Amino acid sequence: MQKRYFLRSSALAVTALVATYSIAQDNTFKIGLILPMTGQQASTGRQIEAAARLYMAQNGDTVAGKKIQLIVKDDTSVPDVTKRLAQELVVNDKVNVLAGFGITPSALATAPIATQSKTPLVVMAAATSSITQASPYIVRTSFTLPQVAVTMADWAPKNGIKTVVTLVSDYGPGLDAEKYFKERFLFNGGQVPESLRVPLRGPDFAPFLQKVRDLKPDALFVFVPSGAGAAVMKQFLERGMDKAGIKLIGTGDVTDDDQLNDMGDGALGVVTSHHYSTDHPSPLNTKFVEAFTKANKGLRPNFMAVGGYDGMRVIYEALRVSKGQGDGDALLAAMKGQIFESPRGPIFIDAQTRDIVQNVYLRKVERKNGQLYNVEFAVIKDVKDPGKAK
Ligand code: VNL
Repeated sequence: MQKRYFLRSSALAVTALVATYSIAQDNTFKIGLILPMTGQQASTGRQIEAAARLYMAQNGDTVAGKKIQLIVKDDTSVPDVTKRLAQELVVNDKVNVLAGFGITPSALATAPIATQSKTPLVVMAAATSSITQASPYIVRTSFTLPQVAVTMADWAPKNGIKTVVTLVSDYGPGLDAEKYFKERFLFNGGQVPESLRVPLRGPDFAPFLQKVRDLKPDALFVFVPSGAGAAVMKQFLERGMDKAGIKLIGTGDVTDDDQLNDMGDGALGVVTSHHYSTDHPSPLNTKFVEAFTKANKGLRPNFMAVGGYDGMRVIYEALRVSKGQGDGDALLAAMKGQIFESPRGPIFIDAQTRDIVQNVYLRKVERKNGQLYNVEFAVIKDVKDPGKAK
């Protein structure tokens, strides 16, 4: 038993050596981009793939003498599928980097593969604080829920909101949003009479909203993943929650730019905290939005797109700085500490945590030139993930 195990592991070591050798010989640099292209999170996959392709179109497909190849795989946001696809990409395709990851369970399921194969894994979407601690090879270009939730918990009590019911999707990012919002809001003197959790898959918000109506707090704080916001908004308005004097607040996932324009006037005035708005007023963002919209039949880039775009920047720059080495450790070292201007504003990959440090904005839904936007009205600069402090 012992011996057979040993033989098998030395065979694996030989395979690994051969793999390293063939990478060194090969002039391509492969990025395995695993995304939900179908199913409930399909909009996240569509946004990130489009952003990655835009980045390549704008920056060329050759870096430090290597030809970049993007291999896109659809994990349908089922974690077992994500993991299997990652394994195949590492073993068969010999990718240099894994990237994408639409939801937290997909990122967590794949973390051990990054560690074992020493492959950098760039999280472009998933946003539970603990993800970067699941492997030393994980780097994140999206955001964390604690980062944006505490910002809302500081703003709300200064703006007449004293009681809040929280409503979150019942998994990693939702639990982070609930915990960090609530802790900070209570610390600031607010009250949270009830915390509600809805299932991630096929949620029915109706019974939860009814409960909120009965409790009649000053506001309802919501986190649902990208793509689910329109359903929440529709039911919130249908139940006349706004007319009953209950405000809707949340992280910017709920007023997602991918869906916001179709939510109608009922969304006007909703205040959220987030790291990116299509409306962010910077020359770089204006250029980004124009190019993205043009390349994608009028589709607006949302916060997922910007996570994908910046993730590609991190990978390109790491390859350039490490002088074309496909080696995982060299790439990882060159990813840590990157600092640059993103369409969302200045960002920094903290070398210690491998997580993103960025501005968090307070935004209000307004109509501009006939379209609905999250219009930024305040900024908290250089916010680290509060989840790492503990
Ligand atoms: C997650 C977080 C997914 C925030 C999201 O949309 C989101 C996650 C798909 O960590 O699973 O908006």
